[in-house]
Amino acid sequence: MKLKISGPEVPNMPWEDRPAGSSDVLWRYSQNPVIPRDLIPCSNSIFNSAVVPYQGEFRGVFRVDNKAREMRLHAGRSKDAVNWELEHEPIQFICADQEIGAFQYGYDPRVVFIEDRYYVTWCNGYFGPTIGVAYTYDFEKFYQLENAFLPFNRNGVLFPRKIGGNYAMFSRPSDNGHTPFGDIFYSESPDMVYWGKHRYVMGTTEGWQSTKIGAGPIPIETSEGWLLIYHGVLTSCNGFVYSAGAALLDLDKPWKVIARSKPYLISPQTLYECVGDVPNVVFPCAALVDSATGRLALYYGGADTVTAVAFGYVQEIVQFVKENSLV
Ligand code: BMA
Repeated sequence: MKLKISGPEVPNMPWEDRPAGSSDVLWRYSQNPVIPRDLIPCSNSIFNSAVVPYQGEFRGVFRVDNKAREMRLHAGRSKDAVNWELEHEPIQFICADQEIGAFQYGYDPRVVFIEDRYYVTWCNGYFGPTIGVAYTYDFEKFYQLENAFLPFNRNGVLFPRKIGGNYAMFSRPSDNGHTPFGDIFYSESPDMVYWGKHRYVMGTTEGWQSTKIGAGPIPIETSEGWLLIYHGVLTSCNGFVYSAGAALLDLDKPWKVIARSKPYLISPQTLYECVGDVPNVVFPCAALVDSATGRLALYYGGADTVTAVAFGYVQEIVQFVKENSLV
């Protein structure tokens, strides 16, 4: 039966066919990295960033670590999702409560369209890392809401629609440092302010996902379940190695894992993934998907330094996860 993919058609998204002779489920864009570390004057590095289709063009929220090594979020625009223009100044969130709006640091944003607006979640500094939440209609004004959780938490990733009448989010409870553990949890909220109904989704296993895991791009709704691309970390003699794989989750109860890939889909192998401020990191935060063709463009940070793209087909990733499942 043909896989049905929910979501918009995005015929103008970036695309390159699988290279001749390759059998990889994901293949890298030949012009990677798409965003160099020095795209704007203040940037030390631009990585782990989120992009979405917007009125026939593309918009995004980008992690910019500046030359003072402060972690900031910048808005960006593009006609083709390859050539990006980033604001030179960070986003100034509009927040009704200065207790919450006093920005300490922000990193690893995700962006999703729900109902009538774009929501942004990110790792937000509030006496330690937690999940910041904001919304925008135009990528010019951003309105910040309450933090979703208590510290310490990272990798807050919203679902693109309500589940059982509530907004839904993945997160990854952590510690205040370079957390050596981490499982993915699911929570719901009636109003984007109060979060509860917490459920355990999945934890570490073996190999590339043996130290910690965290949700990546916004989950993709298919007729076989939610396709979640997530990162996994292995601890080597030389430190953490960040790869990415995928899981298929129940549509109505997304904390139920249907299948989960034993091999990774992508791991740090190219120069821009292996060499940079933090070597050996592939960290996906967004995916553009054309629901008509199943084409997927995965946006990921390389070595905590640059932003890169890999291509694949949603239907092939789903098949790969089912055929190579741990569960
Ligand atoms: C994680 C996050 C990511 C980063 C990764 C590798 O804890 O801070 O932003 O890409 O470490 O340094």
